[in-house]
Amino acid sequence: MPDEAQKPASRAGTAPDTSNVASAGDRVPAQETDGFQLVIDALKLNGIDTIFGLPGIPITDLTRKLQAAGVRVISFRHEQNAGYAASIAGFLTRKPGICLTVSAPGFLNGLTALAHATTNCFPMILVSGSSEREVVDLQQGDYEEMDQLAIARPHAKAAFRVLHAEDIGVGVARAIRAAVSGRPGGVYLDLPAKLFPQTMDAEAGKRSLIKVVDPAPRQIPAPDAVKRALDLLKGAKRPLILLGKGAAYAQADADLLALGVGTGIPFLPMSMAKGLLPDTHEQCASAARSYVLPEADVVMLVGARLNWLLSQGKGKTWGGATPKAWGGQKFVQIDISPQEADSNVRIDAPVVGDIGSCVSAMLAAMDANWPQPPAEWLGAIAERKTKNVAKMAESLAQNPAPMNYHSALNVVRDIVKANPDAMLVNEGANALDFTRSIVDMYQPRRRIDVGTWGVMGIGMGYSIAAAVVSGKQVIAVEGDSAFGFSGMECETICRYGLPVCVVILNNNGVYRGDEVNPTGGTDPSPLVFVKGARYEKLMEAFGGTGVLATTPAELRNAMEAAIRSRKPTLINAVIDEKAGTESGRITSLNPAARKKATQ
Ligand code: ADP
Ligand code: TZD
Repeated sequence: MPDEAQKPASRAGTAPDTSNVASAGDRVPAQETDGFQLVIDALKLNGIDTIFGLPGIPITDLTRKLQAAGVRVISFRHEQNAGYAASIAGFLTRKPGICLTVSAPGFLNGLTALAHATTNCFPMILVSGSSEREVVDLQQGDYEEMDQLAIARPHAKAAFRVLHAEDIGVGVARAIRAAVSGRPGGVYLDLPAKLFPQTMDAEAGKRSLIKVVDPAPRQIPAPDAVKRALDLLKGAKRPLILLGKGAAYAQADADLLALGVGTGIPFLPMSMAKGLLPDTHEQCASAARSYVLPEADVVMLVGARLNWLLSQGKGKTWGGATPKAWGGQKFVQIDISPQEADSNVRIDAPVVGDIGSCVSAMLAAMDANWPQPPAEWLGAIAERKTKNVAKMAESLAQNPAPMNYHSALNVVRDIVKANPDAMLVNEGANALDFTRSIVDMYQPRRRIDVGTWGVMGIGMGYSIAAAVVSGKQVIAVEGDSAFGFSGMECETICRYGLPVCVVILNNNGVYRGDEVNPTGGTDPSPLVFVKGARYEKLMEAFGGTGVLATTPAELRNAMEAAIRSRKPTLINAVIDEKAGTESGRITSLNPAARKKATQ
């Protein structure tokens, strides 16, 4: 790659007006400021203290200058991982997570994460350097030429480009507001190479910056909407509260707990809402999920969409007679997006507002003698839970050789119980589904995973961001396929000395590791990897700790040592290659598997 110093000759020739442009290496006179400095000042003014990115033309100097200015710059090996890190940093902090990339390929590498942030309602800003507008628009073949703004737009909640130094303040302010206000999402901010060395009077530059006032204003629900929801809940015979990751994002933990406990209504957390109320809470209905969804008569969704993860609110899961048929339940939906209600089935009582404001309005409107749900409903749920918990305990108690998902995850379950403050990152198919159901969570926003798309590749980016923004121990439970998408970031984990303990549930392949090539040829099946792969050596290669664990005792010792030392650790937990099912629990979405199942 050429570096900036080698480039400007060709650039300068295409620039229409270079009178106020200093080359990147020039010193800016004291009374002047430049685009680099204004971008840094605008971010810092708005409380941005960490950037996730990957340097190169035209943002190399920006990464250096950000670091020199006291912003923490976490430099990755691939932009997609930096992007996922930014997206989850946004979820965890409610400030937009910033991902900084170079133009065209770097931008595209970051774009998947931007789309992921938008899909998952995480506030994130992808900031990419871009090439000369004049050359790009005439398609004259610039270095890394691409119309990035147009490409980003459909994947982002908003997309902006800044052409002039004096507009940097407005551009950054608009990006921040768009990312965090209302339903949060991904925002693209395009910064052309020519912007950075533009100079202007320092005082005027300072005046052009905006400290965003109240970037995510509270949205107070209408009192009649609150009353309608409470009336519906009050009259329910079999009420249920369904918590989604919007409820986790809202950070209204105390009020949510008060609402849950105050109403006595059983609750069911979606995967990233686990721990908002502890999974071990007596009202938690997770262990009776397949009973409560079709049986409930009123369901209150709190920051959860009725998308594929909830079977679109219809079909067998909800007691519908056919896959498209609605069940009999009525729905309350608390959501910040006024367009969310009725996406899939009728929402009888939409409550539009931010979850903090909605929940506190509900608490204020509830009278002291709120009726507890009928004992019959609570008893029926408790009965199912007891039965399912006993069944699970039996599976967890087995100790097969080689290990299976249950025996390995039984260890993780104990370790998380002993370290409830640790962050749990989770991806894979079976590795995801089993971890979600086996490992209890005790505190809000401790579990972060593949989210709305079920995307593989979030693992190391999420781990790095979680460690960086929270300072907490991170435990990443990874399928061996899932890990492969971001494995090289082990170097990043070691470089920054982060307390990340990666546990690979290694069954030699995608889903399972026992498939063979049906032709008898020498190529392996598309679903399998090198047998007996020594993933732990990857962490060792960069100075971290690597452990091969073939028994629960070895896994336990290694996890305990990792947490004691807070050293980067990768544990290659070898499990039976025949363990697991194709696609984990979403076999029904897989045409081939469904065909197989019905044959
Ligand atoms: P899950 O996958 O956990 O079911 P989803 O991502 O489908 O969760 O849904 C999250 C919902 O939460 C989105 O509809 C989003 O608009 C909503 N949401 C996000 N933040 C807030 C907030 N602060 N207040 C209210 N709703 C929110
Ligand atoms: N690519 C991307 C970006 N996301 C995806 N979800 C997939 C591919 C398809 N896919 C899944 O949905 S799960 C999975 C893939 C490739 C990997 C499953 O294997 P694993 O986990 O080793 O990670 P288990 O425990 O063996 O099932």
